[in-house]
Amino acid sequence: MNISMKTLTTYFRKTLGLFVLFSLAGIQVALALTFNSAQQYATNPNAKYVINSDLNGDGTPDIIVMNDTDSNISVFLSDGAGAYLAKVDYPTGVGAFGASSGDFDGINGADIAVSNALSNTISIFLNNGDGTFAAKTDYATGFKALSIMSIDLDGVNGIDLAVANDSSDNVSVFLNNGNGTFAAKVDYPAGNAPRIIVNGDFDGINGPDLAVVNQLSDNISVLLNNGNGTFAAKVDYAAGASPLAITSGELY
Ligand SMILES: [Ca+2]
Ligand SMILES: [Ca+2]
Ligand SMILES: [Ca+2]
Ligand SMILES: [Ca+2]
Repeated sequence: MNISMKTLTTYFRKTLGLFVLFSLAGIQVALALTFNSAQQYATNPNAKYVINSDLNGDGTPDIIVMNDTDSNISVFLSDGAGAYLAKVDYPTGVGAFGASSGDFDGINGADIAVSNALSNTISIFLNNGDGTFAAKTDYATGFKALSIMSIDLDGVNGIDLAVANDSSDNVSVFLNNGNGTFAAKVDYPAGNAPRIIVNGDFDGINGPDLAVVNQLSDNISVLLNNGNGTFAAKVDYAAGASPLAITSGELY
């Protein structure tokens, strides 16, 4: 979600405690919820994208903001009482753009993977167990890594990663060694300027498959899993002009 903001605003539903994130310039997501309070938290000046994940294990989502021009992420931890602590920044590679969270090493709760569009890397932050993070470990991607997602692609060794490389027109897959370190990337060609990557078991066999939206070739590419975290050559499907976003789910 592009939130283009200088301040992060969270809204809480009275009973559910569900939160959503909005731009200060205007609500970009319409939900049929009523909100009874708003809290604002200072971000870095060029905060751009945001995800949530429970990082400190209290059952409440914490907030991770990507600051691409600052080349860092800001982590806002829940305080256990419905509010958030002041952010803690962690340096990333250059141009932190996308992020995904999952328990990559199988201990100490949810970890964070960040795609760095200008250093052509991903940065892995392993959780110390309390929502603070060890220094990053970087892995090389293709050119201009924009979007990153995490899911177990090979059925062993925990959660793996896949990245859409906008300028090298391909997808990089990183298989987990089982301890939160990752094997070197394996690249698969996509269309022209893949910007966003998603997963779904599109063929009903062999586990999660991958799909990317290609902005400059006006199509999407689907990569079917061979069942072991390697992927068959892409199959393209035409989209409208200059598609920018993609999502997956059961449509009927
Ligand atoms: Ca939390
Ligand atoms: Ca972990
Ligand atoms: Ca795996
Ligand atoms: Ca599949």
